[in-house]
Amino acid sequence: MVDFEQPLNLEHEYLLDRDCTTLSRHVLQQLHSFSADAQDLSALMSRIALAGKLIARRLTRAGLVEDALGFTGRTNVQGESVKKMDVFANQVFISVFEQSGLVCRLASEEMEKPYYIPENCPLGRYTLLYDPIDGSSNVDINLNVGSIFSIRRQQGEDQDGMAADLLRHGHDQIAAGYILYGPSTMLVYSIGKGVHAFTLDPSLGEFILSSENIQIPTHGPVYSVNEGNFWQWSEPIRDYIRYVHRHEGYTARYSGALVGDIHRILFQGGVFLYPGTVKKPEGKLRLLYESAPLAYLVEQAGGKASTGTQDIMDVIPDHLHTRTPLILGSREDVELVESFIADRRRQTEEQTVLTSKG
Ligand code: AFP
Repeated sequence: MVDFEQPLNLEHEYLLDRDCTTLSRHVLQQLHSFSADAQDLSALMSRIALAGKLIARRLTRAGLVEDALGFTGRTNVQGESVKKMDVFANQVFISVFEQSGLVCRLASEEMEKPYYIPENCPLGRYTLLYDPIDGSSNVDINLNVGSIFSIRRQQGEDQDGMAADLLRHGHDQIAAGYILYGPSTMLVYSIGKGVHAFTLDPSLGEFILSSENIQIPTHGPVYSVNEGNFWQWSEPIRDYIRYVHRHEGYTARYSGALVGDIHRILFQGGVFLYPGTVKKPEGKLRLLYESAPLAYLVEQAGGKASTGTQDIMDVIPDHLHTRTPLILGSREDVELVESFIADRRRQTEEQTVLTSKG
């Protein structure tokens, strides 16, 4: 006769408790509350997790599915050729929030203007900002890609639909994170109470807590940058790369997908750089969909995120698709890059003064 009074042994108890720590439960635990706001944020994160599962399912079978890979022949608002997976993933994020009463507006790297879900407006006070497929150049060759997301509370009624209230600094974000589609699918997020990672357990179809309160090392051996752009960079950035080339203990890693490179740095330390170039001083990466969400996460993990001269979280965009140079990762490594920029700037100023004194 089974004795149900008999408690589970510790290991079984731990495994059961771990397997029950789903994302929606973890959000409520973090907020120590079952209030309406807490339930909303928990439900919102569950919908993002559902989007991740649907995209992961398509990616894992992409080579077997008609029309999953390749280009659409269209160009997006960024001037980039659009992949079929970009379109699929973008639509998935919209679909998971339909009939939710949570998100009234979705702003995506793939869409010129925000998308409104009428049945959720004006009740849904949250706006989701997202990059549906980060690293789409990796999709057709089966290398890691990601989705990046950020949540902001809508300010005002946005009557003209231009979403001007989104043109604010990164401190307005109430949650941010990414989904990494790699050997396993992982979701890493923060609601301002540390950074936590979940791994998708395909047998359960659930994201289960796998690392809690992740702290980024203050320094790491990795520098992650596309050195193919070396001659387009300003001198201080070249100086930094010459420095890491000449000093022991540094190693280059660059996956072509920001999410993959940041995930490595979050656990092993180091620095990711996508600097501006002489032609494009604003760089390539989009502030609202890439730089600000990852800056929120990295700062929550004790790291730093900078344009080189300003914290990414303080940058105010002048339009929805504003780009910024991005240097983020371990605090010491980001500060080292910033010091090269500050040194050059000081030298230039001293030179100008000397020249003017003649
Ligand atoms: P795609 O999504 O167009 O592949 O761009 C990916 C990305 O935004 C970011 O994930 C990478 O770090 C960076 O661009 C790669 O850019 P380069 O190909 O110029 O190095």
